[in-house]
Amino acid sequence: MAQTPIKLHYFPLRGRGEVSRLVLHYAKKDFVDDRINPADWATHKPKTPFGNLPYLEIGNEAFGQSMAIFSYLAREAGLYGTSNIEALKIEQIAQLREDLLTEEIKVWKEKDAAKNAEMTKNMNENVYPKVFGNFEKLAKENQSKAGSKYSVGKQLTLADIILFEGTVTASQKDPTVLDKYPTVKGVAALVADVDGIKQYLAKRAKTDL
Ligand SMILES: N[C@@H](CCC(=O)N[C@@H](CS)C(=O)NCC(=O)O)C(=O)O
Repeated sequence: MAQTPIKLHYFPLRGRGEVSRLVLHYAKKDFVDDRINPADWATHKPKTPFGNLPYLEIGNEAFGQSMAIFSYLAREAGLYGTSNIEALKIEQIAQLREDLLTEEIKVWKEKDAAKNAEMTKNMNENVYPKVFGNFEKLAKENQSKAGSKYSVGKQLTLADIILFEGTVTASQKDPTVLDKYPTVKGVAALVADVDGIKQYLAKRAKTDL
């Protein structure tokens, strides 16, 4: 990864910042992990490229949009596969997970207990089975085609890191949630044990999202 100083700005959550953090830790890149206190957000907001988080500073340039940011970092870290088709497969998984995260954020934001319970039920009965079922299908197909233990191609990619991070919120609520998706569970366990990521996870503060 390039030697230019990097600062990643996000809230003290995993949310839309965590995949980038995981990629940076995998790459063992020395970076500023700026976690903006929500109380300071109103003053910080006008400094961001698009009025939201995350954003990434590379030297004296700033860039927004979480998926663009983690894709750039993953390409720099050699985590973007070995062909254009593999890149497409990685992006497919990234987009599936973004759809899931959008739903998880809605539940996390809902403070009305009855509405929250209804939304949580929908997550457990419909959203998670659909998304994790798709992750399972894609990873299983790849493993049998490529003869590998990864979700895209024959080596670790951004897709594996996304599969891992995409299951953390659900697994924290129900540690058995991945039992029905053994391939995804295997990929998640593998990512959690990768050098750089493993050490970061050991000291990471637990957050609901
Ligand atoms: N499409 C954008 C969405 C960014 C976004 O909605 N960020 C939220 C946090 S996850 C935010 O900054 N919310 C505070 C605000 O918009 O004032 C991305 O993926 O980066």
